[in-house]
Amino acid sequence: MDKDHVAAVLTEIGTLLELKGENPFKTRAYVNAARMLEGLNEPLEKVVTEKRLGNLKGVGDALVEKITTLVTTGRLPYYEELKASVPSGLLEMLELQGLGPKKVKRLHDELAITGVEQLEAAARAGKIARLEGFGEKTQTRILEAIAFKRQFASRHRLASALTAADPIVESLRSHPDVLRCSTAGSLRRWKEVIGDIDFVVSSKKPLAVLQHFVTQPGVLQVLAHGDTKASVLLNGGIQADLRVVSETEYPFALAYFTGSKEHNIVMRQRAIARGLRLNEYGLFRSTEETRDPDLRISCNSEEELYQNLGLPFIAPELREDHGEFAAGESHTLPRLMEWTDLRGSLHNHSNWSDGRNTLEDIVQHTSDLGLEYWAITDHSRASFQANGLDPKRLRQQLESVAQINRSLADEGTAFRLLTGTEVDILKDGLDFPDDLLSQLEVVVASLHVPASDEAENTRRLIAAAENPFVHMLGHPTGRLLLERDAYKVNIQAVIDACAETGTWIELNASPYRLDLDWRHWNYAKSKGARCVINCDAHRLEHVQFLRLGAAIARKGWLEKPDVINTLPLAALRKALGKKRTAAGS
Ligand code: DGT
Ligand code: CA
Ligand code: CA
Ligand code: ZN
Repeated sequence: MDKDHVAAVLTEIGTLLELKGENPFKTRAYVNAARMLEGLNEPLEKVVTEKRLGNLKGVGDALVEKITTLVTTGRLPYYEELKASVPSGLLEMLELQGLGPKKVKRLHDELAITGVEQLEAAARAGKIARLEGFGEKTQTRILEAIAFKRQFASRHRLASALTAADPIVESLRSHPDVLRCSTAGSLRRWKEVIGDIDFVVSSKKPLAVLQHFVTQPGVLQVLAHGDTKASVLLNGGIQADLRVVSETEYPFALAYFTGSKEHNIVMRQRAIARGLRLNEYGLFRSTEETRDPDLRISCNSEEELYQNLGLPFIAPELREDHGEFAAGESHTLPRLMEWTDLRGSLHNHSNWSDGRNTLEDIVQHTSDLGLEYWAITDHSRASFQANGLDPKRLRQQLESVAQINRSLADEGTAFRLLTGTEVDILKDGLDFPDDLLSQLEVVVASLHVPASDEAENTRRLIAAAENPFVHMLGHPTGRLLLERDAYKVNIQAVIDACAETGTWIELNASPYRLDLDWRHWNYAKSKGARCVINCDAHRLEHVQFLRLGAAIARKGWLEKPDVINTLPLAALRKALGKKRTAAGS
């Protein structure tokens, strides 16, 4: 590890200690040592091996030890533990203009704020102005800083990137000079978080297309405008790049700019192994870098490009160098599920807890969309902030659902609401007793208030999976993309327990969650654990999340039979009964 990296870690330790309210001398020692390292004019490694660290100004024994560990092992357990002990949301708050560690610590201590979202809520509720030493002005400045950061954040959730990109693709497609057009980059690969949006277009008139692009209604600012490419900043602060190429180059450019870098590297190696050269302009019969059109092997589509490299077509969402090449070689690439395979969602809320809509409105909306079922799994009583239901209200809700289902049957409608709960996983078990759970058609168990300890969270989740009445674990890691990290958990152990007990694992399709992450599904599948793609809908529009969830499932290599809610209602009911029957309950 080089000195700049070490200096950055020391500075962060200083900040973390300040957030924890450590004594200022200690805090400053780290910051001073970082400064000193930055100014060092010989290699830090040399100083470490020659054991001269202690001679440097302001570096005491404790720092000598820590710096040595960092330089020699590349890690520092002290730092990792310290970092884990401070909510990551506090560090994010520090990125807001005008908020230093002292203020952040007071907001945390006095208002129990642990992240930007809570900070915003507190400011809107006027709570920050009332804190001594803060006042109206600071409160307003905090809100402005949050808005500013949102607008120019450098990473964006998939759903916001899609919202920004969709109208532009439409508009490009309808332009008379555009021949072919696609998104590329991480967006085309359905990554859950996007840096910038990439478009590739083929055209005979690049200038006209680029002009059309930079004058799109969503464009806030033109960052670059050349003959073949342009970059713009879109509303919401997301950047977008467009490259315009010829028809001949299009498949190559599309593949190149779709990436990922890791996938591209293997593609290039495969070309070289065949005596060919692959780049963004083509696949060439050459052993050297070239863009000579006479040497280009013509490919009309990405399919043909893959074929020339001895592979079947690899879907963009699989292009992460996560095994797609080996699977392609052995013709075992998955037949990815489609979002239209989904027939309903098994984790959703209504206005009985923290959802917006009535049961009647939900039925109307979801059945109109052609879905077959929709489970109502409102929160249990421990989630009082979400207006969780106690057993009495839950029983009342069961009656309402039964009544609605009776009238659906009378009308001859096949659609059904399913009864259920999202039961809280508490320290010592579930928030509802088994006899109540046994009366519900769908039981989602979720950990909303995790412990700080990995083993403890893992234990709680496994215990929930072992309950015969629990059908699935909801949002298994609790992450909120770009807002809150996953809680500490041994996710493999949880997956193993789900596989063993026949408990399904949720792929929560909310754009903030997309949890369980796509990277774990191949493992889950190999263990025989099955997936449920749920909207966790709190309002009608959230039905759209099914599409997002299916995209992430595809990225996780899932096929239709891996996903429970592709089953029609009758088969689903059977599947819901399986674990309970097996347990003899
Ligand atoms: P992002 O924007 O950070 O979410 O991720 P990407 O994958 O969209 O990355 P981006 O926009 O920088 O570039 C789009 C694709 O272009 C990327 O996936 C692969 C390709 N690409 C860009 N720069 C390089 C490079 O230096 N080497 C290689 N092999 N490929 C590159
Ligand atoms: Ca990109
Ligand atoms: Ca880009
Ligand atoms: Zn939940």
